[in-house]
Amino acid sequence: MRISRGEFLRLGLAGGVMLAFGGSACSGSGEGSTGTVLPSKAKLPEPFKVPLPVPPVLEPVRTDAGADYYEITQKAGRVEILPGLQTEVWGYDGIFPGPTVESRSGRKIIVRQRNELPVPVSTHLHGGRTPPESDGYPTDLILPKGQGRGSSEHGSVGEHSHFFKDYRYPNEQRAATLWYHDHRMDFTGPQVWRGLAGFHIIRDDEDDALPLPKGERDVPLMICDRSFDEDGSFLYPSLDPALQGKPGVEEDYMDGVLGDTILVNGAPWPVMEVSATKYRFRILNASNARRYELALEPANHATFVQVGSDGGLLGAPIGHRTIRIAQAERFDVVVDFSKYCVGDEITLRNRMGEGKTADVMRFRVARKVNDDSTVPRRLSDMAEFHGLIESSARRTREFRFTRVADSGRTMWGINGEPFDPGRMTARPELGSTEVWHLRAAPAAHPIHLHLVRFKVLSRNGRKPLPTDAGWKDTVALASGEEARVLVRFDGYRGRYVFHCHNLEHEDMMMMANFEVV
Ligand SMILES: [Cu+2]
Repeated sequence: MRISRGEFLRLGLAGGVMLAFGGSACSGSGEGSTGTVLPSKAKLPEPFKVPLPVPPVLEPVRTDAGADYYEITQKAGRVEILPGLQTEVWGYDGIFPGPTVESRSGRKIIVRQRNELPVPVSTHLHGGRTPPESDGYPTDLILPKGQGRGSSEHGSVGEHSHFFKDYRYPNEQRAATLWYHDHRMDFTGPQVWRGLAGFHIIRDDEDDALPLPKGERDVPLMICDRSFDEDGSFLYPSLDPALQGKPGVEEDYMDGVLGDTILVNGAPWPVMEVSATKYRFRILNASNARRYELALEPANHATFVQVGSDGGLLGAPIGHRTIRIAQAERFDVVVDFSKYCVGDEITLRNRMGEGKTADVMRFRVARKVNDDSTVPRRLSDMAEFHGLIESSARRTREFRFTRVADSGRTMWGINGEPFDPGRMTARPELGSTEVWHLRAAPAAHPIHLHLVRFKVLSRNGRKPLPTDAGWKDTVALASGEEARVLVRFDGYRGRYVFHCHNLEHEDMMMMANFEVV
């Protein structure tokens, strides 16, 4: 199915050494995105014309005393992203973003993922405390119909599944904004780019009991960048556009693919009508390589009031004038539009962007209505978080995220080694706590650990940033930065990965195994 790394090297994919930061990246400053802008050939629309879509919430196909059962079919669909043009997406249920899964803490769900795409897939629930067989390991593939051994068989066959796989999510974790996306070995970047990403929101009694904005005023916002060909199809610099053989991207893009069109919930620079009340936005950066620094203009003292991080509620709200969000990070924020007048337009800007990528979306205040929501000063007792202390760490591990030369070719690696599914890099014990010291150079790398959540202890030897607060599963490292994180290996024994969430870096081997023993 996938070619081996030896073949990958023989095919000569990685190209020469590229030390320059391309596109809009700011070389040397340590800030901004690492990657190269891929210019669209299609005419891009005027911003703030298209209404903000909100993905539909998926209904279970059945439910019993023990679990709720869902089915999702991964397939091609045609959607109008750019006005007047059709884009083929590869989506969960053929839509992009996929349907939102809403589940409850402590209530098991089983999601049957069917693969009707022409390529293998693997589905990872990002932020999920998931048993290893359901975690979406990169080589734990769902093969398409007609591929692999015994293609008439359905269901699990050894490591691979045919046509469908049942993912079991025990949801033994608190309320949080999670997302699910493709994780196929070597091809995650292009497959997510084509649309394989959706929200999974876990709710619980603690979060429900808070007087935060709810219902239509609790809105997921998936921000990502894309580029478009003349006919409206997604543009991506794959070496093999069929995604069957050669993995990787054209040499100019090995630092990361940056789109020139900003999508929110799949729509280009959309506009959302709001009432002059508070809203809760669950912001996800689902981009392959782009980072954002989000700001509201005009601000009218309506800063982002952060109430949650990757791993759910914070102990207390934190006000931010701007929010830097790296790939795969989530920020749950409350924005209070009562500070504006009816008719006002508030733009969500990206201070790391330039030209059109400096805009994200717009809010238009349409009406005044009563608002009984508030942001309480205390959100969660965070007893477990505060109980996690550095002195309990059994050991410290160091990981350097750098370019690596492998057989004379440049790719990405961890501690000098490109990913090898057969190599075990760390064996933490179940229930133990460790310090992981993560260093990134000479490019920005958002580092994600599967299964676990962690606390950021320090950044560059100093205290963490305000945006590092709360439980995290992804820590954003700018070029040249380092962070120490305190990780509790709770959940399940078994093999998982940790990796850079710049998807081109991930596909180019910036990933390693850990096994909880
Ligand atoms: Cu990276």
